[in-house]
Amino acid sequence: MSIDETASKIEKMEIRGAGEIARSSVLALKDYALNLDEKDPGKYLEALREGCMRLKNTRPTAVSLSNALSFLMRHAKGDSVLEIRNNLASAADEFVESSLKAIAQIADIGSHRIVDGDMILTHCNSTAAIGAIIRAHRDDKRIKVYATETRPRHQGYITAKVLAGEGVDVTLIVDSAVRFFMQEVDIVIIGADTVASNGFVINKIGTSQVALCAHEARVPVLVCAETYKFSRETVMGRIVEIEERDPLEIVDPAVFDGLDVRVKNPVFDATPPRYIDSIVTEVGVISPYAAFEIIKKLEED
Ligand code: RUB
Repeated sequence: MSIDETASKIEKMEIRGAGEIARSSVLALKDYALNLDEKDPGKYLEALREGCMRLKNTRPTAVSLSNALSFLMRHAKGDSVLEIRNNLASAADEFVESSLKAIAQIADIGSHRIVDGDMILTHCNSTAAIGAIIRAHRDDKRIKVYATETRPRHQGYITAKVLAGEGVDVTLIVDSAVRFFMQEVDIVIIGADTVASNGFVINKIGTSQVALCAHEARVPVLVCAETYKFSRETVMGRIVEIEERDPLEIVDPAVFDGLDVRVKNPVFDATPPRYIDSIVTEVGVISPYAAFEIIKKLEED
């Protein structure tokens, strides 16, 4: 797929989820690099940077996207176009491979936190979080899952379909029923778009309400997140931008019949570390307060 095709699918959320947008962007940039007809290494690199910008600007909240593209550009080195192209292509393959491996490792580690008989609640649709749930199910743990609908885009339908397809006992609930059901829940398992250096987890809108309800009911909240979702920028004091999407995703203005009603559609929110029990990464389970250490370690590698 071309950069423009991929970018437009990400904008329209035909490609979605922090991990998937990172992997598909990396593959789109690789494809572009392989087919770009340019002999001058400087101009070639400039064109790659422009391609990166087009992809990065699609969705501002998930740091996985910019971390993945920065990884590629750090490897796009060489004296000739051929050398730069080959280095970028192998970095792209390395990123995709290690990202899929990370999801499998998180599934493995995260499943150890799920015990036989657990009632799990999950919000939105996270490949990393669902991976841990499926692994526990495949390990013959008798689990049940509440999947939130996730207004306005209903990513909970995907979660419910995937889990039911695996034979997991899953019940779809509306987002506003989370507190009603929380008393039955043993563990909340969710994903992340970005983990900030102060341990805040940025994920689908409503996550912080889910975590607050869990905190009130003394239910642990487990976040499943690959380390490329940890944000270096936040160490430098940058605030994670929360994407606002078209209000039309929520309601048709005709409903208000010409009346002046504003509609807001922020699609992510930030959950404070005090409401999070642990973050499961491919390098192990950490406290959200250890996010800075993970980012520092990534800098050294
Ligand atoms: C998806 C979402 C997911 C994270 C993690 O939001 O909030 O929980 O991206 O997903 P959207 P994953 O549907 O708006 O992209 O674990 O698959 O990376």
